[in-house]
Amino acid sequence: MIVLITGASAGFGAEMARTFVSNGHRVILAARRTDRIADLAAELGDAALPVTLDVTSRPSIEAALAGLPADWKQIDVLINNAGLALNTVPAHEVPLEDWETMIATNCKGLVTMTRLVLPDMVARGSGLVINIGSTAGHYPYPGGNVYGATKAFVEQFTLNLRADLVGTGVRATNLAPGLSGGTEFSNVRFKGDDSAAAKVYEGTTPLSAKDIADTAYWIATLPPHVNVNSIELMPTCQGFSPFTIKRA
Ligand code: NDP
Ligand code: 8X3
Repeated sequence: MIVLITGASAGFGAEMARTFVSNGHRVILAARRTDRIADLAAELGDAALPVTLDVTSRPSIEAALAGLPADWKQIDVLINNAGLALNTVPAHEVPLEDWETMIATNCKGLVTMTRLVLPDMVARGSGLVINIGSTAGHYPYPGGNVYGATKAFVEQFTLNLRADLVGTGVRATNLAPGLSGGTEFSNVRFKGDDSAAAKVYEGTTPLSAKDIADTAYWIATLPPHVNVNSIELMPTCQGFSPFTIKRA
């Protein structure tokens, strides 16, 4: 299989690349940080192709796809993993730019990648799109405002993709993890405040990038007649909160 992974320069994406390559597949490593994906490609050898792109820019994606060598053009699996959360402050305080960046990346970037890769899959009658959602798209929490909304979008877009793709042989999955450590997610969210980022995982055994990579690999290697529509994972230490009630 040829697997195109967005956000392959760190976290889940880099680990998914390692997992697919170690199982004999080829990966296209897509991200903005050229040095990072070049280093990972050097680690993975001929089975990896680094491709610099910014998912928020349609011309950047189009140029990257057009520039793929002929023997890398048939993408069997697209993993829309690039994404981010910015900030945990309430809706009435958060910089509007943070919301714009999350929507541009998590929603617009993901649909643009999908729209540009999908026609070839449909023409071939096979393919798989794995979209990385989140528990934040299923359950609200304070400060989750637009991040959670973007991941709810990912869930519904994936289900609507399924509705359109029935009968084409192309599959689509929303993979929604909960608390996951060992990635740059919280460092990005807290804008480089690494001690605030580390506190998120204190005293927990969160999901790891390997847990997510193994799940993506399992989804991608199921028989072609099996479609996982949506799958949610949490670490065992994570649970649910009661409703907040503000009493006078
Ligand atoms: P990381 O911050 O470690 O990785 C995010 C990746 O996204 C990086 O490789 C980054 O690459 C890439 N990226 C960000 N913006 C763009 C862009 N505009 N164009 C291309 N690539 C981009 O985070 P995780 O690995 O933890 O997160 C991966 C996905 O999983 C995200 O969608 C996140 O929302 C989701 N998720 C994470 C959870 C967690 O707790 N960690 C839980 C549930 C879901 P670069 O900067 O080089 O472009
Ligand atoms: C990441 C999980 O709970 O930090 O999507 O939003 S959470």
